[in-house]
Amino acid sequence: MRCFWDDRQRDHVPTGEFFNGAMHPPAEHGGRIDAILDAIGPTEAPADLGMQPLLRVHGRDYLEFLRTAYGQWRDAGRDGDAFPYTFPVVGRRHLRLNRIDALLGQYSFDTSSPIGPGTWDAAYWSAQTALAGAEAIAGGDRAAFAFCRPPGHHAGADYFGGYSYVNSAAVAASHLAASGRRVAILDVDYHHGNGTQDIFAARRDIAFVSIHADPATDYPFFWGHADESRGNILNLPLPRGTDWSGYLPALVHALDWIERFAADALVVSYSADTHEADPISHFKMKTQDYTPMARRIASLDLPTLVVMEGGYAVDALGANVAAFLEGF
Ligand code: OKP
Ligand code: ZN
Repeated sequence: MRCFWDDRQRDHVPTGEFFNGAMHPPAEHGGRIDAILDAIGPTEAPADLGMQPLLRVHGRDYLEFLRTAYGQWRDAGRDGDAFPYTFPVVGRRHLRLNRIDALLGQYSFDTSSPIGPGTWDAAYWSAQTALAGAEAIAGGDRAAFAFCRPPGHHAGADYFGGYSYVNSAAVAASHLAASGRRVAILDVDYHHGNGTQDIFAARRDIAFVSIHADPATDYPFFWGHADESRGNILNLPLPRGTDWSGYLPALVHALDWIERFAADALVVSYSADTHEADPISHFKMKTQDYTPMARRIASLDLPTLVVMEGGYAVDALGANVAAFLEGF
């Protein structure tokens, strides 16, 4: 299987994240990178398809904000990473403000996602990496792996959050759909892919199904509930403590649903944060479970792009990714 990666994805170096009333070391740190690269073997660098494929899923003003946010932050006299601290609540009137702090809040939904000097480049090349994988399966490959980092599935059309800035899986899916394919996205990250759901909520040719921790107990709380399912959206929340035996029926349900959708291509938002050792999650998957999980997915017999999202148990991360790819 061809694997794609761009070294500029190293340039996002978050210094911390804020939750539970305090700053913590970032779970999404650069140590994840070599853990995965060492386990997957040689990778190819993506071509640069430019901004147009990103503009299919993100607003122009949002991308321009992301590109310039760190510079604005520095111009305001700040050191360290840019963080939001004030947010416009849903239903608040739209205001056109220029102050960097207002913009950070306008374009985000949490305090886990700092913007540093290399964040834009890393997020841009993460999306290009996903596009290179999409091109591989569009060209006839049965499966490809895009090692995207930072993750993307929490980023919406006009917001960042959850370590996500540009939604690489969504960019790849809409790129595949632009040439007439029906595309299903299967999100198996521990956390609901709220950004992807929001981006495609009004689409008929792109379907989104997610298996994740119940948002009644877990981040991102405000999305991912079962009753958001409709038409092209299916949410399958599971309780904390779920292991492979509890996960499999939800996966079978998700795959049946994708078959009924009659997709031409599949994008998998893959994460290893469902693993029992993950420091921020509460499922109980074991390394050896990821191979049968992937085999089930591969049995759909669709051209499949695997996009890397989360996974923070660094010691197990390489083995988990390799076990998953092994199933293809
Ligand atoms: C990103 B992805 C820790 C708070 C964590 C952010 C989680 C982002 C997950 N207790 N907040 O879906 O893996
Ligand atoms: Zn996650």
